[in-house]
Amino acid sequence: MLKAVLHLVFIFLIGARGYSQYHLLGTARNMDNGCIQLTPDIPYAEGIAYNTTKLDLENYFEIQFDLYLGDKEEGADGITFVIHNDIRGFDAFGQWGECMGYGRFNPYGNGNSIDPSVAIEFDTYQNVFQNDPACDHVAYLENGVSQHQTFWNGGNEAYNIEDNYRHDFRFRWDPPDQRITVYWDGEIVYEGNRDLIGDVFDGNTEVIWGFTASTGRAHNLQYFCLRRLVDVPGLKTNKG
Ligand SMILES: [Ca+2]
Ligand SMILES: [Ca+2]
Repeated sequence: MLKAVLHLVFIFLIGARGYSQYHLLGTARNMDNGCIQLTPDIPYAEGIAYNTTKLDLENYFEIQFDLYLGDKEEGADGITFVIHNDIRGFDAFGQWGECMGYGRFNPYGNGNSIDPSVAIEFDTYQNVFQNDPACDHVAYLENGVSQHQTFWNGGNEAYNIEDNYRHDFRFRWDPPDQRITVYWDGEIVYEGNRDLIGDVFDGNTEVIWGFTASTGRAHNLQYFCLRRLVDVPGLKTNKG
């Protein structure tokens, strides 16, 4: 019994800290389930949540969250995980709709976007201008450009992540090898070597990190949760 009570207190403390840990923009809100909503299930919404503690790229880190992308297979637009050093700091944002609160509509122009930055997008809506495939997909992005040449869909042309489940996301940065590794539902979906400090962040080692999301004409509820609060074995038991 005591153990159960202590466990509840622990969850409450972590949950309370989790709430105060994020700087929320747009439609981002704390949810009753301890998660953080990025967008409600309405058109033309944009929400961003930045953790108030910066990351130091000179150190190894691994970040693990559950992401929920909605329950309508034809919804939109998706979530990005972002690390950035934009001059606007904790108030940095990109465009709505296909840009997911991160990027800019025109990859060749200087429109508003989060820059300099690195992001992983979990894209649930096809936008031909951004070179999206017809299916949902994961892609690596840089410096506020939403357009991408490669993507991951698990080799499934009907891949769908708006399935009313929480998905396990993990991002790892390994400084000695300058290596980024991204896991999605336990599988490696992106691996790459990049001198983030030297080539992306102009020698700066401290970066802001968080999640961005938006909707357009199509929409879905989209949110994220600290993984250790969920801690349910078996991914498909995490129905959200
Ligand atoms: Ca979909
Ligand atoms: Ca898209």
